[in-house]
Amino acid sequence: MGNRKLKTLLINPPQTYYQDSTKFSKSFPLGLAFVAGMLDSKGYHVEILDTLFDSFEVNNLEKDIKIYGMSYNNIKKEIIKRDPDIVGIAAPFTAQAENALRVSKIVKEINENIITVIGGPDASVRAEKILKQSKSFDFAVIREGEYTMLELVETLDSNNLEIIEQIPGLAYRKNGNIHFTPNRSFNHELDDLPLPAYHLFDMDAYLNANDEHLNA
Ligand code: B12
Repeated sequence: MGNRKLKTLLINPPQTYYQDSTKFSKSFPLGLAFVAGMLDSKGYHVEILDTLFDSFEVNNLEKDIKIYGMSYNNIKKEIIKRDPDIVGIAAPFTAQAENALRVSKIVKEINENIITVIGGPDASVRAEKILKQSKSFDFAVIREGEYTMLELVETLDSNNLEIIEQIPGLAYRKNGNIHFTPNRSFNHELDDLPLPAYHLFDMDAYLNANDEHLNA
């Protein structure tokens, strides 16, 4: 068991849209909130950077291409300010993989010793490709992330890195190959999960956000 000193920052990356902007909706990053809830409940310091909500901007990349969320410059500043040991990056949609990749590269530019973890549906189905594509990701968490992320953080915290391969639900680089640990079974006792870390979010702001999907 670690001494709970590692600090984790969970990031929801920006999103790119190739057509009409009206499809974008600001929604609550529930997956990150569950992962944060688990780390928080075990005494770990965890922070959230929801780039789709905090200091939200819309930037035109070129005609008909918009990027939604905090600018990459400001994301870099935020990461430096928060000074994390571990950065978890959400990958809910394969179509947004480029943005998750860009965030991971920024993290490694700041300090290559910061551990980067990608999780979410895209990471769950494309872990091997993602880890092969760029060394800016150290770990992929496959499927439900609460216990896998907790066990990874505990293991990194304890510095007992040999036991990483005993954590189910992970993929990582090992001797130049992508190594998968055994699958983690689904959480069947949902009541045992800590609540999402709502206290780390400005919930009033989320609940009052104009959701285009609701207005569609
Ligand atoms: C609600 C929902 C939406 C909502 C809100 C999305 C949002 N902001 O989260 C809306 C309606 C906006 C939406 C839209 C779309 N969606 Co949708 N959506 C879902 C749905 C039904 C639930 C997501 C959710 O909240 N799950 C509950 C949370 C708790 O689970 P989770 O996010 O997966 O997180 C867990 C793990 O993944 C992991 N995890 C997640 N993040 C991280 C981060 C780290 C660091 C770690 C360690 C772990 C981790 O741990 C979490 C806890 O166990 C899923 C299907 C599903 N059943 O999950 C599809 C799903 C995410 N959507 C999908 C798709 C394709 C889309 C659209 C592209 C559809 C379209 N053609 O328009 C759009 C894209 C919108 C966009 N902005 O780009 C796909 C994504 C597949 C993929 N590989 O891309 C999914 C998986 C459905 C499917 N099976 O096809 N969607």
